[in-house]
Amino acid sequence: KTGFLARKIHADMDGKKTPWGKRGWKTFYAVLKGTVLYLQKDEYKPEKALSEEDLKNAVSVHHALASKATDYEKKPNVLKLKTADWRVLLFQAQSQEEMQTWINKINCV
Ligand code: I3P
Repeated sequence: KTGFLARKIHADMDGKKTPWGKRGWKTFYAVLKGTVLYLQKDEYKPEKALSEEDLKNAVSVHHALASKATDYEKKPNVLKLKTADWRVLLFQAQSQEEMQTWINKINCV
């Protein structure tokens, strides 16, 4: 599964609220491959290796839980991802259908 997702980091690895200045929305080209959600700056090009930044942004979705972010009302089509290491990430998909597909795919990993 691939597609554009806007990400907001809500909580860091210790489960604590991400500090001001690091809570903004940023759009990535997301690629779910195996148990890893790669968040790339640009659209995937098979011939191009992942940059260091792309690797830093990658999220393990192994034992993670995705659900509709029902408590987040500022934007539509937002899903919440709770990772096994207690991070909380919000992702805005481009449509309701896309959001549901991402949730299903992530939870099936
Ligand atoms: C954040 C940015 C986010 C905003 C967040 C701000 O500032 O403006 O868009 O979230 O509010 O802290 P920064 O880029 O300096 O981290 P929303 O879009 O959800 O309002 P928050 O701290 O209330 O989450």
